[in-house]
Amino acid sequence: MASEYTLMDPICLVENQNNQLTVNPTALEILDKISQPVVVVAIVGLYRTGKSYLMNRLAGKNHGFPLGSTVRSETKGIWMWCVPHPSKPNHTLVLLDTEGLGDVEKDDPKNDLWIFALAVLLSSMFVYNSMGSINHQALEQLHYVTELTKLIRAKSSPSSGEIEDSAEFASFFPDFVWVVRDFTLDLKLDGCTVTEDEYLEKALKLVPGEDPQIQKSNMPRECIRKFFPRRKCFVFEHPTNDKKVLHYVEEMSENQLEWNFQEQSKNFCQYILTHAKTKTLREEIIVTGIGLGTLAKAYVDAINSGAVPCLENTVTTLAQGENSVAVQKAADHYSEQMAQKVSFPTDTLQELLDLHASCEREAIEIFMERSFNDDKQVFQKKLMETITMKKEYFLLQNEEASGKYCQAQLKQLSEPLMESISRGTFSVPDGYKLYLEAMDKLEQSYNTVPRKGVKAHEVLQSFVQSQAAIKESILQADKALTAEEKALEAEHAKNQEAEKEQELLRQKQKEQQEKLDAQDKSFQEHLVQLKEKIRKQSENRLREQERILEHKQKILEELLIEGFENESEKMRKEINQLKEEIQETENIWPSIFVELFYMAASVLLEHSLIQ
Ligand SMILES: Nc1nc2c(ncn2[C@@H]2O[C@H](COP(=O)(O)OP(=O)(O)OP(=O)(O)O)[C@@H](O)[C@H]2O)c(=O)[nH]1
Ligand SMILES: [Mg+2]
Repeated sequence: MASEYTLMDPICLVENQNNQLTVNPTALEILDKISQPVVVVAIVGLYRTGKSYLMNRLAGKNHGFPLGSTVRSETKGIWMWCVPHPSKPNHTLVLLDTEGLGDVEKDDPKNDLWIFALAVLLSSMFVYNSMGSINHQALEQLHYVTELTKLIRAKSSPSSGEIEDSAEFASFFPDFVWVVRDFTLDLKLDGCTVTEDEYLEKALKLVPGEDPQIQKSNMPRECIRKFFPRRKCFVFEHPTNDKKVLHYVEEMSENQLEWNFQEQSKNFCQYILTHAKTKTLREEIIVTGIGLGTLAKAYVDAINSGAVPCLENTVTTLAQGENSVAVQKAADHYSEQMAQKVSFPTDTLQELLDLHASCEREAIEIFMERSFNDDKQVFQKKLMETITMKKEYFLLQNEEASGKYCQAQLKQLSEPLMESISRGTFSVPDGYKLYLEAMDKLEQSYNTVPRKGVKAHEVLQSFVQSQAAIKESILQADKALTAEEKALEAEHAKNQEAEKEQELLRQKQKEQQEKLDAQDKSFQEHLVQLKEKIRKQSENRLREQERILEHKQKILEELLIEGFENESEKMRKEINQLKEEIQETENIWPSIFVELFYMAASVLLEHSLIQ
């Protein structure tokens, strides 16, 4: 819902205070209010290269992130700007502007590295901004990317160290866009015009040779290709030839800038706004604003504690918060739907239980859609408990409504009878017979009243009981009957009452059975949907591994074409290892599935039996 938050100004998300990174609590509060999925675009690059300007363009504004007009770096830490996504309904666009890299005046050398890593980890589209052209120097400046393997771990217990880890990165990492500003060259290779993307891919080809300088620039090439399977390049020419104008570029209307620059920035913005994806982890876990705040805090906490942020653990941390939200949303949906659809009192208990079952099914669907890593079904159990409590409350409300309605109806219908009693209508010979006929008529009229609900019998029964003394006195006063007949009548009345009580008991037992059946149905529904979720999860895992395999095979092909024997050999080994893992996943999943299924069943059953 776009109304969840108002359009706000950019705010600092992460800052560096005395060489310690901190997450701004006010920024977290803002994110906490955004339960929509987020599309996160981060820009990173050397200081004073027009990053903030470009981010403002993405927000469709001239002003926003402050631009610097001196040679000193302007942006500090990571700044955030949340705006409703202009073309993706119900999504929030989060722009992350970062502190320029490489400013020699900085006193914390590690700072740049962490800014770079955080921008990669938090975004779904990572824009690397550089000046001039993609040459050796530009690639060397991108050495931060090679350090990522030292800074981040994919799994909490990697089975084969860095190699496997770096491949896993790809499913956590954003898409990569290289933006070249003030580009003055022609987009030509060997005399042929090339696209910007071809220009980037050419620049990322490994350069042969033992020269340490070459090797140094080959490292980021290799890492970019490995970590970021989806890449794109945009070149921008000078915004203006007038240097003075550059200082006031914020104040300029777009058409005062060079035509090429206008077109290039338009293309760039259009591409980002249509292609930047919703932020996900492992391509299946959707990150909301709330989740993004959790991620930022978890990464910064890990960095500050000196630990290596681990992507797998982050999924667990994220799951805690998101699964609570999932329970809440599902339970709210249940309450809303029930309240909307029920009209108290329902005709029968079963009618209410059927409505409950259909609302619960929808609620479980919402929970399954949103929750993840709920390995021990902790949150699913919580949902079950919450819905059961809510159901009990609806049952109670239904009983109360039925009770009230029946009493009101009975009061109205019995008024003539009550008047007759007061008037002494039955204090005559054969009065008892008359009274019985009047009562019979009353019961018949009561029975024709529609939708009296679950308390219909009970209310009538207690009315009849409340009349017992009157009935007895009318009987005793009836002069048309002998003592023997009176005794027989009294016996008959007693039997009738006992029969009605039995009938009521049978009805209560039937309702009890219906409630038990409903509970069993609810448990089955939970299980069926859990089974489906586990199946989907296993499929996703396989798909993810296959995607990584495909990516690696592409890299291998490129290395072979480029003639890099050693690297190819290394990649081949990685591919074989991954193939083994895929085999393992394929073989192991059916058994894990069965195990998980029984574990989940026992947890849920235990809960359902307690009820
Ligand atoms: N040469 C050139 N200057 C630009 C371009 N875009 C913006 N500028 C100007 O460059 C100066 C710095 O712009 P910013 O957007 O603050 O640059 P930044 O990269 O965010 O700077 P830091 O936050 O300090 O790292 C401003 O005067 C801008 O007007 C561009 O494409 N080329
Ligand atoms: Mg800036």
